[in-house]
Amino acid sequence: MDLTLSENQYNLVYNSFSFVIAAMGAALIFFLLVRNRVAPRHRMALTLSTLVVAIALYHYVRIFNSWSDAFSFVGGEFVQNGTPFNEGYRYVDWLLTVPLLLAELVVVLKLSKGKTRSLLVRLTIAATAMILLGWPGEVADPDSTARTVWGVLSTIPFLYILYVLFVELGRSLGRQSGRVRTLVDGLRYIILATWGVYPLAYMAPSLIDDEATAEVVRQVGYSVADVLAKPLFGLLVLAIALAKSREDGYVEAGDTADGLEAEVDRVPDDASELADA
Ligand code: RET
Repeated sequence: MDLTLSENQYNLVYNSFSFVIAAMGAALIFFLLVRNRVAPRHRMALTLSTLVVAIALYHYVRIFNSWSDAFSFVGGEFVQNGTPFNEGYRYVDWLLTVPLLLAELVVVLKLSKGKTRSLLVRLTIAATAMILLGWPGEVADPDSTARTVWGVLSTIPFLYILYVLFVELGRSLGRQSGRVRTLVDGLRYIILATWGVYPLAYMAPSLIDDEATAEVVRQVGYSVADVLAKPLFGLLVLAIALAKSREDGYVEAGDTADGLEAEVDRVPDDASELADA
């Protein structure tokens, strides 16, 4: 299929990929810089966020280059030149990052060892199945039955993941503080809202008749969803890790401003204790 895109359509996708590269790169630096603000026992979640955006940064550089290589500017339009655009980078990226994102959420909650392991194993298997089952449909013809069938099969593990996050994880949240529970709730709705964009983008070629428009919607849809699901999700996980660090009484070493504040807060208590005595 030889796709022809207008200059604006081509550039919209090109600039979306460029935007994602900038967002992933900035998130990578940010997560590394704030690492010490989080107590050591909550740093694993931050390590996972850092890996996710690093993996995505690499893949988006490859996706961006593959997009540039696949089209030639001819007669005022961008025409596919025979070099295939490699959709595979996206699926390989998800294969690595989706289990890591789910692990971020599980790890930051610090549930019991048994519960953590059971959640990690089941969520990783479901995430892997969801992506592997989606792939044959993604590369199938837009109007083929194969695209629908693989899409439906991939939706089964997707729904299972949502069930685990909303029903099962909900039961484990009782032991968390009010602030952490609010943040985790927010995180679950972010997952619902952003992960829901992926199947919609997948359906674009079946729903939109104009091939060029469908391709632009699919690529921009996946790109926007990736920024929300990776850096934004990472920021929320960071907020949970910070809230839990604060609850644990963690003060960053060498952070004189915060350290001093914590010391000053302690003085009146000590003084009244002295007075009581
Ligand atoms: C596919 C195929 C069609 C059916 C469904 C899909 C779901 C994909 C999802 C992907 C999430 C990716 C994330 C990446 C971030 O790093 C495979 C498009 C349900 C939910 C979160």
